[in-house]
Amino acid sequence: MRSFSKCVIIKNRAKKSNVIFILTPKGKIYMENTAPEKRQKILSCIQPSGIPTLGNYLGALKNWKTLSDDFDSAFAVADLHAITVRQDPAKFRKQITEVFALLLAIGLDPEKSIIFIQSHVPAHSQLAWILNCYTQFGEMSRMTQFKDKSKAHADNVNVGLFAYPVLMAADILLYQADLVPVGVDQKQHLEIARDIANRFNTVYSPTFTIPDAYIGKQGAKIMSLQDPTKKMSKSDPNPKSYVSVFDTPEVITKKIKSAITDCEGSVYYGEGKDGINNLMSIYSCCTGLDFDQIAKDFEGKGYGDFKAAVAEAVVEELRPVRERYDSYMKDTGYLLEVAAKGAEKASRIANRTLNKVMKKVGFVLPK
Ligand code: ATP
Ligand code: LTN
Repeated sequence: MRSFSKCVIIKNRAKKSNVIFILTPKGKIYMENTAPEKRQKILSCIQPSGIPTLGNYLGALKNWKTLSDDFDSAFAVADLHAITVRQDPAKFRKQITEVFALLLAIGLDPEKSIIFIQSHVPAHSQLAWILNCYTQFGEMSRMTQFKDKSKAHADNVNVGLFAYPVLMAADILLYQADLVPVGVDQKQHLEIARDIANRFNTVYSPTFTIPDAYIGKQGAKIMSLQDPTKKMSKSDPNPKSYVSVFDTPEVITKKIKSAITDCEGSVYYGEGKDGINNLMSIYSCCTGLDFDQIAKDFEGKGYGDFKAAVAEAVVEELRPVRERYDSYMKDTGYLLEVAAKGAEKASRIANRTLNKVMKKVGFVLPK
C-alpha cells in the first residue's frame, strides 16, 4: 500500500474515468488513471399506437428522464410492436414522428441518450427471429397482455401479437440493459425477457445481461378515468378515459372533473375507492406529496375541490412538455436528423450483440 499526504480525485465525466493525483510524504506527485467506471445501462421503448397518455408519462417517461442522468441510456419508439394491431398508414406515420418529438420534449438529450426508431435498426427484427426459436409456445400463451389484446382485437389475433414479448426481449437484450424502466403492466414481459436470456446463456455461454424491471414507486399503474379498475391506455376507444399529454388545459380539467369516483365524498386512500385512489396517485406524482399529506390537506373538503387541484397539478406538470413538443414539431427535419444519428449509434451496439449471438448459434457470418 502506498502512503500519501494528499489525494485528489478528478472525475472525467466524458471518459467516465477518474484521474487520481497522489502527493507522497516525500513530496512526489503520482498520477493514476482509473479504468472507466462501468455505468449501468437502461433501455426502454414506447409504442406509437396513439397519443401518449398521462399514464405513459407518469408510469414511464418521467422516470426515463430522471434515470437518463445517471445511466447509459437508450430509448426507442417501438413502431414494430405497434403493427401487432392494425394501423392506418398516414396516421401511423404521424404518430411515430409525434412520439419521437415527445421523447425530446420530456427533456431527453440526444447527446447523452441514444434516441431512435426501432424499425431503423434491423438487428431488432433479426434477433427477435432468433429468440423466437428459444421461446416456448406454452410460456407465450400465458402472457396476460396477449390474452387481453386478442379479446380486444378478436378479428386480428396475428402471430406478431403472440410473439410481441420476444421482440421486446430482443430490444432489451441487444443493448445489454441492466434496468428497464416500465409501468407495472410490463412486469410479465420483463420476466420472459429474463427467462429467454438465461436460457440462451445456459445453452451457449454468458451472452446477455439479465435485465431487471425498474418500476417507479408512484404512478406505475395509472387507471382509466372512466373505469378505474382498468389501466389508462392510449388505445382506449373512449377519449374521456385518458388524459393525453397534448390535451389543452381546458380539456384536461374537463376530463379530470368528470372522472368516476365514489359517493362517500372524503379524500383518502382506501379499499373500494379506486377512482379517488387513482386521482391521489396522479396528484402525488405531480406534486411529490404522499397520500397521508394529501388526505390531511383535503380533510373536510369535497371531491370538487380535490378534482380542481388534481387538474391544476396535471396542467402544470404537462405544460412545459407540451410547449417543447410544439416547438420540436415545427422542425420535423431536425427530428429526422436526430433519429438518424440515434439509429446509427444504436446499430453499432445492437450489431455487436447480434454478431455474438449469430456466432454462438453457428451461423456463417458474411465476410
Ligand atoms: P397500448 O394502449 O397501445 O397498448 P400502452 O400505452 O399500454 O399502449 P406503451 O406505449 O407501449 O403501452 O407503453 C409505454 C410505457 O408506458 C410502458 O412502460 C408501460 O408500462 C407504461 N404505461 C402504459 N400505460 C400505463 C399506465 N396506465 N400507467 C403507468 N404506466 C403505463
Ligand atoms: N411492450 C412495451 C413497449 C416496449 C418496451 C420494449 C418496453 C417495446 N419494447 C423494450 C421496454 C423495453 C409496452 O410498454 N407496451
